[in-house]
Amino acid sequence: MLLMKDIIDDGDPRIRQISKEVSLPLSKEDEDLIIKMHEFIVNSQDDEISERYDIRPAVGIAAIQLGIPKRMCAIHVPTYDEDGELLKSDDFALINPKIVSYTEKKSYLKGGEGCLSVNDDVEGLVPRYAKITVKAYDALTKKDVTIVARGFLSICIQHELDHLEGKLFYDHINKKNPLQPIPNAMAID
Ligand code: K1U
Ligand code: NI
Repeated sequence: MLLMKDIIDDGDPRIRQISKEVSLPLSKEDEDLIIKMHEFIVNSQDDEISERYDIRPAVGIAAIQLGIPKRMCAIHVPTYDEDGELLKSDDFALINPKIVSYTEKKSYLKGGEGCLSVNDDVEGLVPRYAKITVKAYDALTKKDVTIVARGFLSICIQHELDHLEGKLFYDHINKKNPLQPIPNAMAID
């Protein structure tokens, strides 16, 4: 089981590496890794497990955050209704994901972003594409997938794909004025 001690932070130069394409069909080692990454994210959102193992809640993780420069990331984004009932969950274990199209329109999280590899809060708006189309191999369904994502899921996928390029969310924040309004952008709660 993966734990917080397995995650490298932004003081580690490996977090800036550009990750390498993964060979398909997946090796057993790569399949085990991406499944463990997905389990880690699901566990991080389980109150009992996250408290017991001191795991910070997260919706995604990229392999480079474990110090492994492979183009893979896992995502678990549940959607709840006003009563806290689970409506749906977007789950992916993506191999060699690639954005194939995106909108001119932008979006950003009102409260800014966080990262498992960044230990302090960093204030500021992070501009993202409002809607993206991503192609990848998904190790959960064992199929090639085309994902059309908007809203929070779109931001989550872009955050993870940035990790594959060695980028961190705060690289996108306006240095002089972190809360400078982003033109043509939709705020997401
Ligand atoms: O990659 C990471 O470090 C995880 C990071 C990804 C992320 C996705 C979307 C916006 C910002 C960052 C996180 O998961 S931060 C925690 C988070 O956003 C969250 C955690 C639990 C529930 C809802 C959101
Ligand atoms: Ni991150």
